[in-house]
Amino acid sequence: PYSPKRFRAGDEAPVPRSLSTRAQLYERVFPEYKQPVEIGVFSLDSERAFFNDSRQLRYYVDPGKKPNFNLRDGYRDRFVKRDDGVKEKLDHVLRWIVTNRAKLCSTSSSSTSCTLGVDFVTWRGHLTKLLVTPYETQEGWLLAVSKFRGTLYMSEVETEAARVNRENRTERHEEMMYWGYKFEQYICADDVNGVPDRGGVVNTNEAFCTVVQTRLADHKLLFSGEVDCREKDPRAPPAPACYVELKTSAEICTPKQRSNFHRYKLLKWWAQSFLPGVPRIVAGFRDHDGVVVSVETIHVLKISQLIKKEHNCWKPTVCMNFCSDFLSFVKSVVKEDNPRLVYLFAWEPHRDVTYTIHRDSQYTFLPDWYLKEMAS
Ligand code: 0WD
Ligand code: CA
Repeated sequence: PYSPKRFRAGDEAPVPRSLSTRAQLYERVFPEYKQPVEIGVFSLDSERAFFNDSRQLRYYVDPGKKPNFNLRDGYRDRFVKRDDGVKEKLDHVLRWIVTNRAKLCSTSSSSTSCTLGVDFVTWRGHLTKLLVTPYETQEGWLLAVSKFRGTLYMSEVETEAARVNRENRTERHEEMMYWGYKFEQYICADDVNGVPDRGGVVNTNEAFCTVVQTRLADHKLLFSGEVDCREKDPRAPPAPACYVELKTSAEICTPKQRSNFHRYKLLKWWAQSFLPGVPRIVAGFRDHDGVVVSVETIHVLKISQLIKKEHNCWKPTVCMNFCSDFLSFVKSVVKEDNPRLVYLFAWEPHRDVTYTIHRDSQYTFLPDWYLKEMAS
């Protein structure tokens, strides 16, 4: 059947309109993924202020296998919650880039302006969403992309459905979101020789983020991700290999629950930690009342072995190939270098990825301070 193709003036390359997310299409050899290298860190304090250092980095303290942590403790009286209605977009990553521009940028002899030498700048969390897309059946996504000085910046836009969910969370759900942060407090110490302060305030404004550089196939990536803690042993390998990701999950009592854990939760956990090269996840399994009944270490590189026993399970190669093809799709679509233009890539489960183009709209996300700093 005849399918019309669009051509741009003076350019014979057809611009694809959509990208399929069907998993089978991406079952081929694992694409090249370079060992991620940490090129910097930053911290966000209890008021969400940016610091170009590791002041919020915490240290892992082994809780033992059966710790009996009560994750509900402090929810009412020792909890400061970040305002998740405030959309920070890429701002903290951009702040890190301008702060470190001298060592990051190549400047041409004719000007002092700055080119980064990477194809994509984004949050790790956005890439995680891309990795799991071929297997996601519940939640779609929107990714805004602008090209500026040869680099593609990619920033998530909250979908209508996600906003409705966020604004209508049940009290039970609100409390359960706290449990993950409380688990972090039981396990992490502020100082290398310290112990966790289980009586302290949980403040979700605080964050320590790593900035890594890597390459997926022919896509050079620079992204940042929040890190929960690091091993305290000074002989531990350098970052990101010394980092530990902390998770909580409902305890597993039946074969059905085990299967669901492998099929859905381990997919997201694997994608999130594999991307920045975090080797170890420490999982707390909790009961219905928020009591941690067991703690287990999961080695990220062993997850693909773990899940192979599961019938019709997800495959890491599908995730990585889809991500690589999506980034190629973005490169073929986003041709105009103009931070006032936003290409909005949209996906809903059981659909293809499509895009729309927006000029000087609500979607514009590269702030003037960033454009100025990088141009001067
Ligand atoms: O603007 C946005 N739409 C987003 C901004 C979406 C996701 C993250 N962020 C920003 C925030 O500034 C945050 O500090 O990203 C930072 C974390 O980035 P990430 O590492 O790329 O995000 P992700 O991998 O999704 O989450 C890592 C951790 C989470 O831990 P668990 O174990 O639950 O995955 O970061 C926290 C959470 O503790 N987190 C967030 N913190 C602030 N804002 C957010 C968020 N929107 N989402 C997750
Ligand atoms: Ca975590």
